[in-house]
Amino acid sequence: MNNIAIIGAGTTGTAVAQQLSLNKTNSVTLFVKSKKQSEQIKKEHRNKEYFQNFRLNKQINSEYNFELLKEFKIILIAIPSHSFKDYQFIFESYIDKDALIINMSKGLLDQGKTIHDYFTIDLKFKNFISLKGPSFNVEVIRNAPTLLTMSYKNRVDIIKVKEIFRDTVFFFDFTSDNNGAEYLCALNNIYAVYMGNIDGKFNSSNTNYFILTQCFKEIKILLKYLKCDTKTANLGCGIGNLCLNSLSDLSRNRTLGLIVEKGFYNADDKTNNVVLEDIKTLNLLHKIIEPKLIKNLPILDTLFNFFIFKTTKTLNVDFSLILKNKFKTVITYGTFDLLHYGHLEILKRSKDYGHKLIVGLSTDEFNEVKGKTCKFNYKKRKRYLESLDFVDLVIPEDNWEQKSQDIVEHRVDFFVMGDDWEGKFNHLEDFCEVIYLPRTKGVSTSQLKQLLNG
Ligand code: C2G
Repeated sequence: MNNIAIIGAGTTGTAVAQQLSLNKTNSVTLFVKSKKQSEQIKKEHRNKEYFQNFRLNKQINSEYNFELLKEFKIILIAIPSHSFKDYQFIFESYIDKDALIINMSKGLLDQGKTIHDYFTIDLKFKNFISLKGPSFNVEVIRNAPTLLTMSYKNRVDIIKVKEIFRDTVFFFDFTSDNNGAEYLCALNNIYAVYMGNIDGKFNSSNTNYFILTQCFKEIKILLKYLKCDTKTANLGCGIGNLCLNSLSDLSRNRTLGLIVEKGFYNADDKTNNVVLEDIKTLNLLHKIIEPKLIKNLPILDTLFNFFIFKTTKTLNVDFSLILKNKFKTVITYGTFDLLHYGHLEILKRSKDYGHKLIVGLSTDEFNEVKGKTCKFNYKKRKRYLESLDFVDLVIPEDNWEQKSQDIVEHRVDFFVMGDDWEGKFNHLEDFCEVIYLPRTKGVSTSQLKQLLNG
């Protein structure tokens, strides 16, 4: 029998409890702070504050004595992330560190911390799974088939969670990019506000999907910037949740955008949790994202200007600006054998000139032309470079003459090389800016080769 404790009996906790109770190998207990609510669930099998006329399965139990959590090895978190501070004592005092934590709460914590980092790093829980996706609780409790992205730390936990959720309406896709899944939830919420504003302004499917495409593009750029996997955006917690939040009438974030468009938005309303959550997300993002990048994300920039800086009276829409690709592309070339910190320096500093870094990597054949013998062949050197998160693309360098064609083909804005090449590539100034950066002293591939050759 799976003894499952669900902390929080709001719409999420209640809907998930109902689903989990369909699986006969589960024993489900809803932990709530209110004795009255607990009695109502246990005795009347109802949770009237959230599902007025819905009768819950009789098997669902309820407790308001949180010390009893010590008896549970499976803990599902279903409380708003802004109330985590009120529960920290409970998390730390009554839950075994080996318990499996299944998180269904959303949102970023103070300083942009993710819920994953909070439980696994701060509170040192060993087994943590997050479930996020396009899911309205009112539809879950009515048995609508629902997709959630299961982001996991340890693969073994997947098996247990799939067993618990058997015979329910939940289906899963998977990622180990825990922070990516968490950031996506927060990003989807704020872009959904902009989508509500667009729908209120234009009431057009064409325009909705035009702007939704741009929202998705900006979200993927932000994911990469936040050192997450952009492929996570293709999962339920990404595109699925973005579309649900942006286009469904049930979405509170979309509704906030509509309110802004109708002129009913009140910045001082401290009772609206969606406003508080979304403004907190925008404030956190503003702290962790460079202004240069924000200026190149027109929709995010518009959200900041309205909600944070209050420099505009509404959420402006400039279609040409939204599509304008102000992203700069940088290219550099080299052999990059025995990758060392001199190489990392030039690559990192090259990337700082733009948003996309392309590396022209000398092939083995071209190295013969250059009179260089390498320790590692092209395939290995390419793998090293591609493992660097600030390298976006590696292309083969077969000859000296290809640079101008590469620059045109990849719409390069900056060509960057170490200053041992000073002046050698000035002819490329006809195509893009040419920049020579100081070589890093004290390290070179030839020195490393001598060391290796003893
Ligand atoms: N570099 C650096 N500091 C070091 C070593 C290298 O800044 N201590 C830079 C070089 O100036 C070059 C890049 O790292 O910009 C790659 O260096 P190599 O792998 O030695 O490549 P190289 O032989 O310079 O080939 O068409 C251009 C050539 O392919 C460049």
